[in-house]
Amino acid sequence: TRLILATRNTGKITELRSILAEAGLPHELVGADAYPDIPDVKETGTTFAENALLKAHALARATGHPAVADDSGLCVDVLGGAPGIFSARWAGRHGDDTANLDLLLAQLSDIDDTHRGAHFACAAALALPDGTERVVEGHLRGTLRHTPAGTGGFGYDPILQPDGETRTCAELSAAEKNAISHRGKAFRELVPVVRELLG
Ligand code: ITT
Repeated sequence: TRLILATRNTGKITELRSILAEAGLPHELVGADAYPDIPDVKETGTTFAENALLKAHALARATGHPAVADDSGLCVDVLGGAPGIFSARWAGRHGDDTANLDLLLAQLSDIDDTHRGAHFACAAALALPDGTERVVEGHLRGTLRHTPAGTGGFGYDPILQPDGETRTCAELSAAEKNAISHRGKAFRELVPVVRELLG
């Protein structure tokens, strides 16, 4: 069976392909970029889970295939959980990772090391064309550096140092990041659900 990865974020697609392949999912994984005529989904939800479900349902309905979606972001303690669901467009332009990261560092410039706690969150949703849905969430807790380090991953990876690590997420190998990440945890939990519902 074909399983649609309902995202146009290339960083996510790379990670999802390896997380799902490593978990032994036998389905043909097809990115949303294979369906350029399907319009972008408006993320009108107020939570990661709501937005992940919106994206999964839209692609499942439009393609007639089951779809999984990821809604994720960085939640900063001293900002009351912001950027949160607005992480991809924190500095205004959607998907401008460098601008988003620079703005966040500027907003935290006065915050000392003991108050720089944060976590990545990922909601992983599955939707079937008949409307069946499931959603699970994963988190990765850490602290925010004052300056970026590393070139791996995407988004805010160069500034989040996971608890128990001396490196940022962008300094981990792809396999090391997937083993501990919010996305890895959420999608590894979703895999048995996919198996159960799709066979
Ligand atoms: P799709 O909606 O097409 O999936 P998107 O980039 O718009 O792509 P989101 O609305 O879920 O997706 O925004 C996720 C943002 O959160 C992403 O652009 C990064 O800025 C940040 N983010 C999520 N996961 C991350 C990770 O593993 N490492 C670093 N930053 C991450």
